Amino acid sequence: MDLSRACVMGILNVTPDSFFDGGSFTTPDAALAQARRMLEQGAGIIDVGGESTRPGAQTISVQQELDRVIPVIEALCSELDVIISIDTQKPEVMRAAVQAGAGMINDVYALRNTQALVTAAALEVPVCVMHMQGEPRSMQHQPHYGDVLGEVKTFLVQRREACRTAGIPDERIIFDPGFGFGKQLAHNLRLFKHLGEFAALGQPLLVGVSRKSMLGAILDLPVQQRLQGSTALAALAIWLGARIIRAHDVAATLQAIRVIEAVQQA
Ligand code: 7PJ
Repeated sequence: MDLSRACVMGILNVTPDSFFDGGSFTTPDAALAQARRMLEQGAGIIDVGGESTRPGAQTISVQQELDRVIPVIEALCSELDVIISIDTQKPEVMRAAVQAGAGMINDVYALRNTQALVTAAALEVPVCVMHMQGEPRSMQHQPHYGDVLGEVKTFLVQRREACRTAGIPDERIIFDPGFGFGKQLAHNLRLFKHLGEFAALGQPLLVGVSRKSMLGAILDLPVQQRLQGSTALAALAIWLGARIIRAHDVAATLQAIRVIEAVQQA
């Protein structure tokens, strides 16, 4: 994966219940059309997810998740030249997705399931390890930290150690502080302000804030009206060292990245 230039990871939720695009791309045809649009707009990676991780979301079975994502990944890989990331915590889904052509694993549980860790190592693809306090069903009930920066950093460094031990080399590890995953607004803002410290840990940094509730809380706007806030944070994330921005709105996000990179290169 070439991260010498920052890139956009376009979000493709093949779920009925995701908070922004849930239900929009549940057939392979609709998903393929959306993926084509995101590629035309310059996405470097497409993140395919079959299970919503929004706060309070219900879990689904392995078979349900396979049925949602595998036909879509097969269709995307047969037609498009792009890196597909599989957004899953389940080792069975990781394996089938990579067999179908996915080239990256995005696990919001950071491979804490031993089978997921072993599977990801065997599949030899890059992995994104993300911090989350608690689990989606309950993570926004009273998230609490003594020192949010220290705790999230320590978690990521410990996950890197676990990855190394399992045989995943550093070149294949991407870090993500996990905005909105078991965090109150103040936690999210403090993590964002200090993103540079995460970049300094040595792994490429992925940031996902697109249309999230932290923007709603700051701006008092519904999810449909959070694009400008999302691109502002994308720009700031790049300035602070992020390499991958996970976003619903690829064209706008890429413009923000390009202008910030121009300033960085001055
Ligand atoms: C993230 C994610 C994120 C990574 C979601 C949403 C919620 N994966 N999956 N990072 N968020 N790596 O899109 O708002 O921030 S689902």
